Amino acid sequence: MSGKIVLHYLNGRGRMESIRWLLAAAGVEFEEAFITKKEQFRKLADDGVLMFQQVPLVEMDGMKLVQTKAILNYIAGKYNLYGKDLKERVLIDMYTEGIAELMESIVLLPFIPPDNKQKQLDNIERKAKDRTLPVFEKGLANTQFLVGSQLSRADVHLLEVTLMLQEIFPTILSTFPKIQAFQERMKALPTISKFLQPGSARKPPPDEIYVKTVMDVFSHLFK
Ligand SMILES: N[C@@H](CCC(=O)N[C@@H](CS)C(=O)NCC(=O)O)C(=O)O
Repeated sequence: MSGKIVLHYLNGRGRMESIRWLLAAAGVEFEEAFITKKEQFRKLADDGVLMFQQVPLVEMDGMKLVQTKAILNYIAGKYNLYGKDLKERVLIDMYTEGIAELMESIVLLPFIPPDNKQKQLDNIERKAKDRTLPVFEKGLANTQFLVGSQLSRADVHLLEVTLMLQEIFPTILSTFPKIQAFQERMKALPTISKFLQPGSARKPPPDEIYVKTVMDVFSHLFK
């Protein structure tokens, strides 16, 4: 059996981007098979490869993994990004879920009708500033990493979401100095520095082409 890891998703961020980030932070190589047409998605579903007829799909260790959270949990466990004991793990999970909530609202933004968009942007900014970011500013008050003494998935997810926030609200971190310092430390880690270089598997913010491809591949959801 080949030890190759293959990610099946569209050529954009969506639900796969955190998986790309986590593998990259762990220093693990992977390949990508991009779904560009509805027929490709239908074929995967019809072949019975997708347990719930949904992607992300990750081929890894002889398994066909689906469900984003399950995939992230597996990668974090396998590559030692999930704390040293159950107490660290539950704290990592709490941070991760808080980040995931914010991330989900950002990922859905391109699909919000234009007349609702500004309201949604305001909601995201307010929630990030008042609720989510203060948690991490406090969590990083005296420590290098969010949980324990080593890198965990919570750190990787926090870097990803704060970079996403800055793409939309460039000055959002101005009142969060600990998070800014954290970002710089994280960006200096060799695996992450490599992922941030042009030409890596990191995907750009969604553009019109990506949105159109999503609407086409998953047209059954937009009826
Ligand atoms: N709970 C699933 C949701 C996956 C999901 O909704 N995937 C979308 C693409 S991002 C999909 O494949 N939708 C097709 C469908 O539901 O028919 C996960 O987190 O992986």
